[in-house]
Amino acid sequence: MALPEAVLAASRPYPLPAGFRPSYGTAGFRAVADLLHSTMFRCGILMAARALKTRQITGICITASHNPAPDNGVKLVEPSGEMLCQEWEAYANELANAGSDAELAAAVEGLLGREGIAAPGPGTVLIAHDTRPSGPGLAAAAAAGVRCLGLEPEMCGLLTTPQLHWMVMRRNRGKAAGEADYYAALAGAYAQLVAGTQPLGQTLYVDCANGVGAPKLAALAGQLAPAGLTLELRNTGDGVLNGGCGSDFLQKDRQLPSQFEGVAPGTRCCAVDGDADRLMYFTPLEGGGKALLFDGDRIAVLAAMLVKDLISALPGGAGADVRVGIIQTAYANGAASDYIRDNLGCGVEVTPTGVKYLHEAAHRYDVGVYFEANGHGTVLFSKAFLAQMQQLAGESKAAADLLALSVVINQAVGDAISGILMVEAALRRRGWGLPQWAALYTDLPSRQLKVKVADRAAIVTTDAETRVAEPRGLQAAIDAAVAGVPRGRSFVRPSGTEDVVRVYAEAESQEAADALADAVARLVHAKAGGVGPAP
Ligand code: 16G
Ligand code: MG
Repeated sequence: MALPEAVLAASRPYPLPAGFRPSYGTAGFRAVADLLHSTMFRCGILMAARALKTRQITGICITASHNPAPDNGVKLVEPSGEMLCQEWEAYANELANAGSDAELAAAVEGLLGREGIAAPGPGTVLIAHDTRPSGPGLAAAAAAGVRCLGLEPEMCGLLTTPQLHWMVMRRNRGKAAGEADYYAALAGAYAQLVAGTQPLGQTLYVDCANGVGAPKLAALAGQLAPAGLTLELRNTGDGVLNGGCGSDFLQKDRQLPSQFEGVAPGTRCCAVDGDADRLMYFTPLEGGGKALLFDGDRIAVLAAMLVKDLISALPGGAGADVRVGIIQTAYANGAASDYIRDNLGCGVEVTPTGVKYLHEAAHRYDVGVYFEANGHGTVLFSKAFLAQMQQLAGESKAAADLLALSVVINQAVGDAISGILMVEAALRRRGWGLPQWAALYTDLPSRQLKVKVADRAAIVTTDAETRVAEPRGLQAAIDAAVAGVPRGRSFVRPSGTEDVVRVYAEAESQEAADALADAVARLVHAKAGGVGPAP
Protein backbone atom coordinates (compact mmCIF):
# COMPACT_ATOMS: atom_id res chain seq x y z
CA MET A 1 0.00 0.00 0.00
CA ALA A 2 1.38 3.46 -0.89
CA LEU A 3 2.07 5.70 2.09
CA PRO A 4 -0.82 8.19 1.93
CA GLU A 5 -3.25 5.28 1.65
CA ALA A 6 -1.61 3.63 4.66
CA VAL A 7 -2.11 6.84 6.64
CA LEU A 8 -5.69 7.16 5.45
CA ALA A 9 -6.53 3.62 6.52
CA ALA A 10 -4.72 3.68 9.84
CA SER A 11 -6.07 7.05 10.95
CA ARG A 12 -9.73 6.05 10.71
CA PRO A 13 -9.96 4.92 14.37
CA TYR A 14 -8.41 8.23 15.48
CA PRO A 15 -10.58 11.09 14.16
CA LEU A 16 -9.91 14.65 15.34
CA PRO A 17 -12.71 15.44 17.83
CA ALA A 18 -15.11 18.12 16.55
CA GLY A 19 -14.05 21.59 17.65
CA PHE A 20 -10.72 20.41 19.10
CA ARG A 21 -7.79 22.60 18.00
CA PRO A 22 -4.64 21.18 19.59
CA SER A 23 -1.72 23.56 19.91
CA TYR A 24 1.92 22.59 20.53
CA GLY A 25 2.54 24.64 23.68
CA THR A 26 5.69 25.25 25.67
CA ALA A 27 6.40 21.55 26.11
CA GLY A 28 4.14 19.69 23.66
CA PHE A 29 0.41 19.01 23.49
CA ARG A 30 -1.77 18.88 26.58
CA ALA A 31 -5.55 18.49 27.03
CA VAL A 32 -8.24 16.37 28.65
CA ALA A 33 -7.11 12.82 27.90
CA ASP A 34 -10.29 11.77 26.03
CA LEU A 35 -9.56 14.33 23.31
CA LEU A 36 -6.02 13.21 22.60
CA HIS A 37 -6.14 9.93 20.66
CA SER A 38 -5.89 11.61 17.26
CA THR A 39 -3.10 13.88 18.55
CA MET A 40 -1.10 10.88 19.77
CA PHE A 41 -1.59 9.00 16.51
CA ARG A 42 -0.30 12.00 14.58
CA CYS A 43 2.63 12.52 16.98
CA GLY A 44 3.50 8.89 16.25
CA ILE A 45 3.69 9.72 12.54
CA LEU A 46 5.68 12.89 13.27
CA MET A 47 8.32 11.21 15.41
CA ALA A 48 8.60 8.34 12.91
CA ALA A 49 9.29 10.98 10.24
CA ARG A 50 11.83 12.64 12.54
CA ALA A 51 13.55 9.27 13.06
CA LEU A 52 13.68 8.70 9.29
CA LYS A 53 15.01 12.21 8.68
CA THR A 54 17.80 11.88 11.27
CA ARG A 55 18.31 8.11 10.77
CA GLN A 56 18.28 7.78 14.54
CA ILE A 57 15.92 6.76 17.32
CA THR A 58 13.36 9.29 18.61
CA GLY A 59 10.94 9.17 21.53
CA ILE A 60 7.41 9.94 22.68
CA CYS A 61 6.49 10.38 26.34
CA ILE A 62 2.82 10.44 27.20
CA THR A 63 2.33 12.65 30.22
CA ALA A 64 0.63 15.82 31.39
CA SER A 65 3.27 16.41 34.04
CA HIS A 66 1.83 18.41 36.97
CA ASN A 67 -1.65 18.78 35.42
CA PRO A 68 -4.63 17.07 37.06
CA ALA A 69 -5.06 13.32 36.59
CA PRO A 70 -7.83 13.46 33.90
CA ASP A 71 -5.51 15.44 31.59
CA ASN A 72 -2.82 13.95 29.46
CA GLY A 73 -0.28 15.17 26.96
CA VAL A 74 2.82 14.36 25.01
CA LYS A 75 6.49 15.35 25.13
CA LEU A 76 8.48 14.62 21.97
CA VAL A 77 12.12 13.56 22.10
CA GLU A 78 14.89 14.32 19.59
CA PRO A 79 17.65 11.77 18.86
CA SER A 80 19.95 13.78 21.17
CA GLY A 81 17.49 13.12 24.01
CA GLU A 82 16.49 16.78 24.04
CA MET A 83 13.06 18.18 23.23
CA LEU A 84 11.81 18.19 19.63
CA CYS A 85 13.68 20.83 17.63
CA GLN A 86 11.69 24.03 17.36
CA GLU A 87 11.66 24.00 13.52
CA TRP A 88 9.47 20.89 13.60
CA GLU A 89 6.86 22.32 15.99
CA ALA A 90 5.00 23.74 12.98
CA TYR A 91 4.71 20.23 11.50
CA ALA A 92 3.40 18.99 14.85
CA ASN A 93 0.64 21.60 14.74
CA GLU A 94 -0.11 20.95 11.08
CA LEU A 95 -0.51 17.20 11.53
CA ALA A 96 -2.40 17.50 14.82
CA ASN A 97 -4.95 19.88 13.29
CA ALA A 98 -5.60 18.11 9.97
CA GLY A 99 -9.41 17.98 9.84
CA SER A 100 -9.90 14.67 8.03
CA ASP A 101 -8.00 11.49 7.18
CA ALA A 102 -7.47 12.81 3.66
CA GLU A 103 -6.10 16.12 4.94
CA LEU A 104 -3.81 14.24 7.29
CA ALA A 105 -2.53 12.02 4.48
CA ALA A 106 -1.83 15.13 2.40
CA ALA A 107 -0.06 16.84 5.32
CA VAL A 108 2.12 13.77 5.86
CA GLU A 109 2.96 13.62 2.16
CA GLY A 110 3.82 17.33 2.26
CA LEU A 111 6.10 16.88 5.28
CA LEU A 112 7.93 13.91 3.74
CA GLY A 113 8.32 15.80 0.46
CA ARG A 114 9.59 19.04 2.02
CA GLU A 115 12.07 17.21 4.23
CA GLY A 116 13.19 14.82 1.49
CA ILE A 117 12.30 11.80 3.61
CA ALA A 118 12.12 8.38 1.97
CA ALA A 119 9.53 6.20 3.69
CA PRO A 120 8.58 3.52 4.69
CA GLY A 121 11.08 2.78 7.51
CA PRO A 122 13.16 1.20 8.88
CA GLY A 123 13.59 2.88 12.24
CA THR A 124 12.58 2.88 15.88
CA VAL A 125 10.55 5.19 18.13
CA LEU A 126 10.57 4.64 21.91
CA ILE A 127 7.20 5.22 23.60
CA ALA A 128 6.62 5.57 27.35
CA HIS A 129 3.85 6.91 29.58
CA ASP A 130 3.30 8.12 33.15
CA THR A 131 0.86 6.68 35.71
CA ARG A 132 -2.31 8.27 34.30
CA PRO A 133 -4.92 5.60 33.53
CA SER A 134 -5.26 7.00 29.99
CA GLY A 135 -1.53 6.39 29.30
CA PRO A 136 -1.54 2.88 27.79
CA GLY A 137 -4.42 3.65 25.39
CA LEU A 138 -2.78 6.84 24.19
CA ALA A 139 0.56 5.02 23.84
CA ALA A 140 -1.18 2.48 21.58
CA ALA A 141 -2.50 5.33 19.41
CA ALA A 142 1.03 6.77 19.12
CA ALA A 143 2.34 3.31 18.21
CA ALA A 144 -0.22 3.02 15.39
CA GLY A 145 1.06 6.33 14.03
CA VAL A 146 4.66 5.11 14.11
CA ARG A 147 3.73 1.93 12.20
CA CYS A 148 2.07 3.99 9.47
CA LEU A 149 5.49 5.00 8.18
CA GLY A 150 6.81 1.46 8.49
CA LEU A 151 8.82 2.00 11.69
CA GLU A 152 8.77 -0.10 14.85
CA PRO A 153 7.41 1.41 18.04
CA GLU A 154 9.27 0.11 21.09
CA MET A 155 6.88 0.15 24.03
CA CYS A 156 8.82 1.12 27.17
CA GLY A 157 5.81 1.19 29.48
CA LEU A 158 5.91 3.25 32.63
CA LEU A 159 8.85 5.71 32.80
CA THR A 160 9.55 9.21 34.06
CA THR A 161 9.87 11.74 31.24
CA PRO A 162 13.60 12.24 31.90
CA GLN A 163 14.20 8.48 31.90
CA LEU A 164 12.79 8.24 28.38
CA HIS A 165 14.88 11.23 27.22
CA TRP A 166 17.96 9.58 28.74
CA MET A 167 17.24 6.26 27.01
CA VAL A 168 16.85 7.90 23.60
CA MET A 169 20.15 9.77 24.11
CA ARG A 170 21.99 6.64 25.22
CA ARG A 171 20.58 4.39 22.50
CA ASN A 172 21.75 6.81 19.83
CA ARG A 173 25.22 6.87 21.38
CA GLY A 174 25.33 3.07 21.33
CA LYS A 175 25.44 2.90 25.12
CA ALA A 176 23.57 0.66 27.56
CA ALA A 177 20.15 2.28 27.83
CA GLY A 178 17.84 0.09 29.91
CA GLU A 179 16.12 1.19 33.06
CA ALA A 180 18.56 -0.80 35.18
CA ASP A 181 21.44 0.95 33.39
CA TYR A 182 19.95 4.31 34.33
CA TYR A 183 19.85 3.39 38.03
CA ALA A 184 23.33 1.88 37.95
CA ALA A 185 24.80 4.94 36.21
CA LEU A 186 23.23 7.41 38.62
CA ALA A 187 23.94 5.44 41.78
CA GLY A 188 27.53 4.67 40.74
CA ALA A 189 28.33 8.28 39.90
CA TYR A 190 26.67 9.48 43.12
CA ALA A 191 28.79 7.07 45.17
CA GLN A 192 31.90 8.45 43.51
CA LEU A 193 30.89 12.07 44.16
CA VAL A 194 30.38 11.48 47.87
CA ALA A 195 33.26 9.03 48.43
CA GLY A 196 35.24 10.01 51.51
CA THR A 197 32.58 12.41 52.86
CA GLN A 198 30.34 11.98 55.89
CA PRO A 199 26.71 11.00 55.19
CA LEU A 200 24.25 13.77 56.05
CA GLY A 201 22.90 11.38 58.62
CA GLN A 202 19.22 12.10 58.14
CA THR A 203 16.62 10.40 56.01
CA LEU A 204 15.50 12.40 52.96
CA TYR A 205 11.70 12.52 52.73
CA VAL A 206 10.46 12.58 49.13
CA ASP A 207 6.98 13.66 48.05
CA CYS A 208 6.40 11.63 44.87
CA ALA A 209 3.20 13.52 43.84
CA ASN A 210 1.43 10.15 43.59
CA GLY A 211 3.10 9.81 40.21
CA VAL A 212 5.63 7.80 38.24
CA GLY A 213 8.49 9.09 40.40
CA ALA A 214 7.32 6.79 43.20
CA PRO A 215 8.06 3.37 41.66
CA LYS A 216 11.19 4.70 39.99
CA LEU A 217 12.66 6.21 43.16
CA ALA A 218 11.75 3.01 44.98
CA ALA A 219 13.74 1.05 42.39
CA LEU A 220 16.78 3.31 42.85
CA ALA A 221 16.64 3.69 46.64
CA GLY A 222 18.26 0.34 47.45
CA GLN A 223 21.33 1.28 45.43
CA LEU A 224 21.76 4.60 47.25
CA ALA A 225 21.65 3.20 50.77
CA PRO A 226 25.21 1.74 50.63
CA ALA A 227 26.47 5.25 49.78
CA GLY A 228 24.76 6.61 52.89
CA LEU A 229 21.60 8.11 51.38
CA THR A 230 18.30 6.85 52.78
CA LEU A 231 15.04 7.85 51.12
CA GLU A 232 11.59 7.72 52.65
CA LEU A 233 8.94 8.03 49.96
CA ARG A 234 5.55 9.68 50.56
CA ASN A 235 2.54 10.18 48.25
CA THR A 236 3.52 7.07 46.36
CA GLY A 237 0.26 6.45 44.54
CA ASP A 238 -2.31 5.94 47.27
CA GLY A 239 -3.75 9.43 46.68
CA VAL A 240 -4.66 11.61 43.70
CA LEU A 241 -1.92 12.40 41.17
CA ASN A 242 -0.61 15.95 41.85
CA GLY A 243 -3.51 16.38 44.30
CA GLY A 244 -2.42 18.35 47.37
CA CYS A 245 1.14 17.19 46.79
CA GLY A 246 4.07 17.44 44.40
CA SER A 247 6.46 20.23 43.49
CA ASP A 248 3.86 22.38 41.71
CA PHE A 249 1.46 22.35 44.67
CA LEU A 250 4.28 23.18 47.01
CA GLN A 251 5.58 26.08 44.92
CA LYS A 252 2.16 27.62 44.34
CA ASP A 253 0.88 27.48 47.90
CA ARG A 254 4.01 27.01 50.04
CA GLN A 255 1.80 24.63 51.97
CA LEU A 256 3.00 21.31 53.31
CA PRO A 257 2.00 18.49 50.98
CA SER A 258 -0.29 15.78 52.31
CA GLN A 259 1.43 13.02 54.33
CA PHE A 260 4.01 15.48 55.72
CA GLU A 261 2.04 16.63 58.76
CA GLY A 262 4.04 14.48 61.16
CA VAL A 263 7.44 15.35 59.73
CA ALA A 264 9.49 17.50 62.14
CA PRO A 265 10.37 21.10 61.24
CA GLY A 266 13.90 21.30 59.87
CA THR A 267 13.77 17.84 58.26
CA ARG A 268 15.27 17.66 54.77
CA CYS A 269 12.41 16.99 52.31
CA CYS A 270 11.92 17.31 48.58
CA ALA A 271 9.09 17.00 46.08
CA VAL A 272 8.93 15.98 42.44
CA ASP A 273 6.04 16.53 40.00
CA GLY A 274 3.81 14.04 38.18
CA ASP A 275 6.41 13.04 35.58
CA ALA A 276 9.45 13.66 37.81
CA ASP A 277 11.13 16.35 35.75
CA ARG A 278 10.72 19.08 38.39
CA LEU A 279 12.32 19.24 41.81
CA MET A 280 11.76 21.39 44.86
CA TYR A 281 13.42 20.96 48.28
CA PHE A 282 11.54 22.05 51.38
CA THR A 283 11.23 21.69 55.12
CA PRO A 284 8.18 21.97 57.38
CA LEU A 285 8.04 25.28 59.27
CA GLU A 286 7.28 25.55 62.99
CA GLY A 287 3.60 26.10 63.69
CA GLY A 288 2.36 23.59 61.11
CA GLY A 289 0.93 23.72 57.64
CA LYS A 290 3.58 25.79 55.87
CA ALA A 291 6.86 24.90 54.19
CA LEU A 292 10.13 26.74 53.67
CA LEU A 293 11.06 26.26 50.00
CA PHE A 294 14.39 25.65 48.34
CA ASP A 295 13.35 26.31 44.78
CA GLY A 296 14.98 26.00 41.38
CA ASP A 297 16.93 29.25 41.88
CA ARG A 298 18.46 27.91 45.07
CA ILE A 299 19.21 24.55 43.44
CA ALA A 300 20.96 26.43 40.60
CA VAL A 301 23.11 28.34 43.09
CA LEU A 302 24.09 25.14 44.89
CA ALA A 303 24.86 23.40 41.59
CA ALA A 304 26.98 26.32 40.40
CA MET A 305 28.90 26.32 43.70
CA LEU A 306 29.65 22.60 43.32
CA VAL A 307 30.80 23.09 39.73
CA LYS A 308 32.98 26.07 40.66
CA ASP A 309 34.53 24.21 43.62
CA LEU A 310 35.48 21.32 41.36
CA ILE A 311 36.78 23.51 38.56
CA SER A 312 38.94 25.50 40.92
CA ALA A 313 40.52 22.23 42.10
CA LEU A 314 41.59 21.21 38.58
CA PRO A 315 45.37 20.91 38.20
CA GLY A 316 47.72 23.27 36.41
CA GLY A 317 45.35 26.11 35.64
CA ALA A 318 43.03 23.83 33.64
CA GLY A 319 40.11 25.56 35.29
CA ALA A 320 41.16 29.08 34.37
CA ASP A 321 39.33 29.45 31.06
CA VAL A 322 36.29 27.28 31.74
CA ARG A 323 33.15 29.25 30.92
CA VAL A 324 30.44 28.56 33.49
CA GLY A 325 27.04 30.15 32.88
CA ILE A 326 23.80 30.24 34.85
CA ILE A 327 20.60 30.52 32.86
CA GLN A 328 17.40 31.76 34.49
CA THR A 329 14.05 33.19 33.50
CA ALA A 330 12.38 36.41 34.64
CA TYR A 331 10.80 34.35 37.44
CA ALA A 332 14.18 33.97 39.16
CA ASN A 333 13.98 35.70 42.51
CA GLY A 334 15.90 38.98 42.51
CA ALA A 335 17.79 37.92 45.62
CA ALA A 336 19.08 34.80 43.85
CA SER A 337 20.22 36.79 40.82
CA ASP A 338 21.97 39.31 43.10
CA TYR A 339 23.69 36.51 44.98
CA ILE A 340 24.96 34.91 41.78
CA ARG A 341 26.21 38.21 40.39
CA ASP A 342 27.92 39.29 43.61
CA ASN A 343 29.36 35.96 44.78
CA LEU A 344 29.73 33.34 42.09
CA GLY A 345 31.52 35.24 39.36
CA CYS A 346 29.81 33.46 36.49
CA GLY A 347 27.71 34.74 33.64
CA VAL A 348 23.95 35.04 34.17
CA GLU A 349 21.60 34.90 31.20
CA VAL A 350 17.83 35.31 31.15
CA THR A 351 15.71 33.51 28.55
CA PRO A 352 11.96 33.26 27.99
CA THR A 353 10.05 30.69 30.09
CA GLY A 354 10.22 27.07 28.91
CA VAL A 355 12.92 24.43 29.19
CA LYS A 356 13.72 24.52 25.49
CA TYR A 357 14.96 28.11 25.69
CA LEU A 358 17.08 27.63 28.81
CA HIS A 359 18.50 24.37 27.51
CA GLU A 360 19.54 25.99 24.24
CA ALA A 361 21.27 28.84 26.08
CA ALA A 362 23.07 26.43 28.45
CA HIS A 363 24.72 24.78 25.44
CA ARG A 364 26.68 27.96 24.80
CA TYR A 365 28.90 27.37 27.86
CA ASP A 366 31.48 24.77 28.86
CA VAL A 367 29.25 24.18 31.85
CA GLY A 368 25.74 25.61 31.63
CA VAL A 369 23.62 25.52 34.80
CA TYR A 370 19.97 26.16 34.10
CA PHE A 371 16.99 26.04 36.40
CA GLU A 372 13.59 27.67 36.32
CA ALA A 373 12.37 28.84 39.71
CA ASN A 374 9.68 26.14 39.44
CA GLY A 375 12.32 23.41 39.59
CA HIS A 376 12.89 22.44 35.94
CA GLY A 377 16.56 22.28 35.11
CA THR A 378 19.88 20.53 34.77
CA VAL A 379 23.60 21.14 34.27
CA LEU A 380 24.96 20.69 30.76
CA PHE A 381 28.61 19.94 30.00
CA SER A 382 30.07 20.62 26.57
CA LYS A 383 31.66 17.73 24.67
CA ALA A 384 35.00 19.54 24.55
CA PHE A 385 35.00 20.11 28.30
CA LEU A 386 34.16 16.46 29.03
CA ALA A 387 36.93 15.32 26.67
CA GLN A 388 39.37 17.54 28.57
CA MET A 389 38.18 16.05 31.88
CA GLN A 390 38.65 12.53 30.48
CA GLN A 391 42.29 13.36 29.83
CA LEU A 392 42.79 14.77 33.31
CA ALA A 393 40.76 12.18 35.21
CA GLY A 394 43.75 9.85 35.80
CA GLU A 395 45.70 12.48 37.70
CA SER A 396 42.91 14.70 39.08
CA LYS A 397 40.13 13.71 41.44
CA ALA A 398 38.33 16.98 40.61
CA ALA A 399 38.26 16.05 36.92
CA ALA A 400 36.99 12.56 37.74
CA ASP A 401 34.34 14.10 39.98
CA LEU A 402 33.24 16.50 37.24
CA LEU A 403 32.81 13.48 34.97
CA ALA A 404 30.78 11.78 37.71
CA LEU A 405 28.64 14.89 38.07
CA SER A 406 27.93 14.82 34.33
CA VAL A 407 26.61 11.28 34.79
CA VAL A 408 24.58 12.05 37.92
CA ILE A 409 22.88 15.03 36.33
CA ASN A 410 20.88 14.04 33.23
CA GLN A 411 22.52 15.49 30.10
CA ALA A 412 19.37 15.11 28.01
CA VAL A 413 16.83 17.09 30.03
CA GLY A 414 16.01 18.27 33.56
CA ASP A 415 15.48 15.25 35.80
CA ALA A 416 14.18 15.42 39.37
CA ILE A 417 15.74 12.09 40.31
CA SER A 418 19.21 13.08 39.19
CA GLY A 419 18.60 16.55 40.66
CA ILE A 420 18.07 14.96 44.08
CA LEU A 421 21.41 13.16 43.82
CA MET A 422 23.19 16.35 42.75
CA VAL A 423 21.74 18.37 45.66
CA GLU A 424 22.51 15.61 48.15
CA ALA A 425 26.08 15.32 46.88
CA ALA A 426 26.59 19.10 46.91
CA LEU A 427 25.34 19.44 50.50
CA ARG A 428 27.30 16.45 51.70
CA ARG A 429 30.58 17.56 50.12
CA ARG A 430 30.26 20.86 52.01
CA GLY A 431 29.00 19.21 55.19
CA TRP A 432 25.94 21.43 54.95
CA GLY A 433 22.39 20.94 56.13
CA LEU A 434 19.41 22.99 55.07
CA PRO A 435 20.26 25.92 57.42
CA GLN A 436 23.54 26.71 55.64
CA TRP A 437 21.86 26.42 52.25
CA ALA A 438 19.03 28.70 53.38
CA ALA A 439 21.48 31.25 54.76
CA LEU A 440 23.07 31.98 51.36
CA TYR A 441 20.43 34.64 50.71
CA THR A 442 16.86 35.51 51.65
CA ASP A 443 14.24 35.40 48.89
CA LEU A 444 12.46 38.65 48.15
CA PRO A 445 8.73 38.27 48.85
CA SER A 446 6.84 37.71 45.60
CA ARG A 447 3.31 37.24 44.30
CA GLN A 448 1.93 35.65 41.14
CA LEU A 449 -1.55 36.34 39.76
CA LYS A 450 -3.50 35.35 36.65
CA VAL A 451 -5.63 37.71 34.56
CA LYS A 452 -8.26 36.49 32.07
CA VAL A 453 -8.24 38.47 28.82
CA ALA A 454 -10.15 38.07 25.55
CA ASP A 455 -7.00 37.17 23.59
CA ARG A 456 -3.78 36.59 25.47
CA ALA A 457 -1.83 36.86 22.19
CA ALA A 458 -2.58 40.60 22.44
CA ILE A 459 0.26 40.73 24.98
CA VAL A 460 3.59 40.68 23.15
CA THR A 461 6.74 40.62 25.26
CA THR A 462 10.38 41.39 24.58
CA ASP A 463 13.73 41.19 26.42
CA ALA A 464 13.13 37.60 27.58
CA GLU A 465 9.59 38.42 28.72
CA THR A 466 10.77 41.14 31.09
CA ARG A 467 9.06 43.92 29.10
CA VAL A 468 5.80 44.35 27.20
CA ALA A 469 5.97 45.61 23.60
CA GLU A 470 2.20 45.45 23.01
CA PRO A 471 -0.37 46.72 23.83
CA ARG A 472 1.38 50.07 23.71
CA GLY A 473 1.32 52.02 26.92
CA LEU A 474 1.13 48.97 29.18
CA GLN A 475 4.87 48.85 29.87
CA ALA A 476 4.99 52.55 30.75
CA ALA A 477 2.13 52.02 33.17
CA ILE A 478 3.88 49.01 34.75
CA ASP A 479 7.08 51.06 35.06
CA ALA A 480 5.10 53.77 36.86
CA ALA A 481 3.59 51.20 39.24
CA VAL A 482 7.01 49.72 40.04
CA ALA A 483 8.71 53.11 40.51
CA GLY A 484 9.11 53.94 44.17
CA VAL A 485 8.44 50.37 45.41
CA PRO A 486 11.56 49.37 47.36
CA ARG A 487 13.28 46.50 45.45
CA GLY A 488 10.14 46.37 43.30
CA ARG A 489 10.06 44.40 40.03
CA SER A 490 7.12 43.20 37.97
CA PHE A 491 6.48 41.67 34.56
CA VAL A 492 3.57 40.10 32.69
CA ARG A 493 3.47 37.39 30.00
CA PRO A 494 0.89 35.28 28.26
CA SER A 495 0.96 31.72 29.65
CA GLY A 496 2.10 29.02 27.23
CA THR A 497 0.01 26.36 28.94
CA GLU A 498 -3.19 28.08 30.12
CA ASP A 499 -5.52 30.68 28.64
CA VAL A 500 -4.43 33.48 30.99
CA VAL A 501 -1.93 36.31 31.32
CA ARG A 502 0.46 35.79 34.22
CA VAL A 503 1.56 38.62 36.50
CA TYR A 504 4.68 38.46 38.65
CA ALA A 505 5.71 41.01 41.26
CA GLU A 506 8.36 41.09 43.95
CA ALA A 507 9.31 43.71 46.52
CA GLU A 508 10.98 44.19 49.88
CA SER A 509 7.88 43.17 51.87
CA GLN A 510 5.06 40.71 51.16
CA GLU A 511 2.48 43.52 51.47
CA ALA A 512 4.32 45.59 48.86
CA ALA A 513 4.67 42.60 46.51
CA ASP A 514 0.95 41.82 46.87
CA ALA A 515 -0.02 45.44 46.25
CA LEU A 516 2.26 45.70 43.21
CA ALA A 517 0.88 42.46 41.74
CA ASP A 518 -2.68 43.73 42.26
CA ALA A 519 -1.89 47.06 40.63
CA VAL A 520 -0.24 45.43 37.61
CA ALA A 521 -3.09 42.92 37.24
CA ARG A 522 -5.53 45.85 37.08
CA LEU A 523 -3.38 47.50 34.41
CA VAL A 524 -3.39 44.31 32.31
CA HIS A 525 -7.14 44.00 32.71
CA ALA A 526 -7.70 47.62 31.67
CA LYS A 527 -5.24 47.81 28.78
CA ALA A 528 -5.23 44.27 27.35
CA GLY A 529 -8.92 43.42 27.09
CA GLY A 530 -9.65 41.93 30.51
CA VAL A 531 -12.63 39.61 30.74
CA GLY A 532 -15.00 39.75 33.72
CA PRO A 533 -14.70 42.06 36.71
CA ALA A 534 -11.41 43.92 37.21
CA PRO A 535 -9.09 42.29 39.77
C1 16G B 1 5.85 24.15 30.87
C2 16G B 1 7.35 24.14 30.70
C3 16G B 1 8.02 24.86 31.85
C4 16G B 1 7.44 26.24 32.04
C5 16G B 1 5.95 26.21 32.12
C6 16G B 1 5.41 27.61 32.06
C7 16G B 1 8.79 22.39 29.83
C8 16G B 1 9.22 20.96 29.92
N1 16G B 1 7.85 22.77 30.67
O1 16G B 1 5.47 23.38 31.98
O2 16G B 1 9.39 24.94 31.55
O3 16G B 1 7.97 26.83 33.20
O4 16G B 1 5.42 25.49 31.02
O5 16G B 1 4.02 27.59 32.04
O6 16G B 1 9.27 23.15 28.99
P1 16G B 1 3.19 28.88 31.68
O7 16G B 1 3.60 29.32 30.30
O8 16G B 1 1.78 28.46 31.78
O9 16G B 1 3.54 29.91 32.70
MG1 MG C 1 6.82 17.81 34.75
